[in-house]
Amino acid sequence: MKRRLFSATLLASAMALGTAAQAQTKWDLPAAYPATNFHSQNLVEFANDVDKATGGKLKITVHSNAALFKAPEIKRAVQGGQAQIGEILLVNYQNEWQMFGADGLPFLADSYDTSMKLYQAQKPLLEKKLAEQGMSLLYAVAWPPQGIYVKKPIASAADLKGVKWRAYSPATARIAELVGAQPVTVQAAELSQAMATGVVESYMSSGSTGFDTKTYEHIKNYYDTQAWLPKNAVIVNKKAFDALDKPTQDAVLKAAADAEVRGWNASKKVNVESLDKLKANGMTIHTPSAQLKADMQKVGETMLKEWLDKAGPEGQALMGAYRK
Ligand code: PCA
Repeated sequence: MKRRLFSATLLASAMALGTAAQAQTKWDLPAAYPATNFHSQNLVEFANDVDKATGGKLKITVHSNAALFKAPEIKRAVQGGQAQIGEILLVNYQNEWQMFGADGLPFLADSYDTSMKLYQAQKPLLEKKLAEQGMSLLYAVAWPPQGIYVKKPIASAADLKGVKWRAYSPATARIAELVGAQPVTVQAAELSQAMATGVVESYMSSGSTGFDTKTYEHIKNYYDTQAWLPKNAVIVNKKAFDALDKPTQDAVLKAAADAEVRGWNASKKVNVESLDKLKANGMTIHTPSAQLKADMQKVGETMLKEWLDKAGPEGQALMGAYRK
């Protein structure tokens, strides 16, 4: 009797210990964009949802604005387990694997509908690649469509010759080369300073990042080319995920699915709102001229050809799935 009581007590304390250990599961989530950005706000909501659904068992701390790792370092940090989870800009990793850059090709998918379609075509490939690297894809959300910020008004791509151009990815650097601009790679966290010091006179991005970085203080023209919608993806280290108990894993997956839906809706809303805010802050939002449109389309065609050459059979498969 005594003995049974003893083992029951042991069991109870072991369970309590187990719960205590679980309660201490803490994850760091490095992210590259400011806390006020819709992606970052969505990450915080995701973390809160996980916290609530697990009764505080899994605490995820979002470190926005590249405070923990710089944008291009986040993927490796998650792969190596320095961070259990993180948000990456997929197109940043195009040189590693061309599929990561599919959503950075100008005019391949240039609306929310086609971007979602491209995402669905990319998804099985992304999942496979990340699994090979010891990670999983939790969700992905598109940035608003990309347009051209430039100091002096432009009528065609020729007007971009020699202009100092900020790139955030291999593809945005390639665009600069194709139009004869001077590319310099600067991530969003350093963009305001690069504009203030005159290192950057133009760049392509969303109204969202234009507003986040107070671009209107330095650049007055935005050409609404709606050229592509790059995606942020939230990825998790597989060992860290596997170490969670089943209910906690389910809570993470459910919160991720909700965050994906919420994120795409937020992106659409921010797309409209941020262009209004840029205008309110003195920026002119231009519809690109027919010539500029045609020039950029040509850049897109060249880049798609180059991409297909490098991407091989996987690229063909992705395009097949996308165009189905
Ligand atoms: N903002 C990010 C990536 C795409 C976007 O809209 C940036 O400019 O760095």
